[in-house]
Amino acid sequence: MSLLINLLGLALIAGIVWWFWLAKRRPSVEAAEPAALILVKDGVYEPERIHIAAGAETKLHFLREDPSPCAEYVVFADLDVSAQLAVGRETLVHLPPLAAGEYEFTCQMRMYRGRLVVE
Ligand SMILES: [Cu+2]
Repeated sequence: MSLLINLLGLALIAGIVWWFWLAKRRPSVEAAEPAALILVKDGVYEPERIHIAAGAETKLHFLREDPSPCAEYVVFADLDVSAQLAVGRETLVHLPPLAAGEYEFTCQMRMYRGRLVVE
């Protein structure tokens, strides 16, 4: 009987070691979440609506395929953030932590239009 209890105790310890040390080495779900990629072409941002989490810094990847000057800048007017987009390669745009709500982003002429949905 005491042997059985010892074995149960060992199993419990092994379980605790696994749970607190070994299991934590796996990346969390949040870290594995891919960053948004927004295509800029044919007069639209694709996707047009970007969902992001409130209260956390966000990185958006813009890939500008439209070489026309119209698509050169992306402007988040409400956030005082803008970026010049290179043609044919990804441009990273950093956003500060935001309160929940919807924020428009556009090209500098407001012809391209997209919406950031923070929730
Ligand atoms: Cu434009």
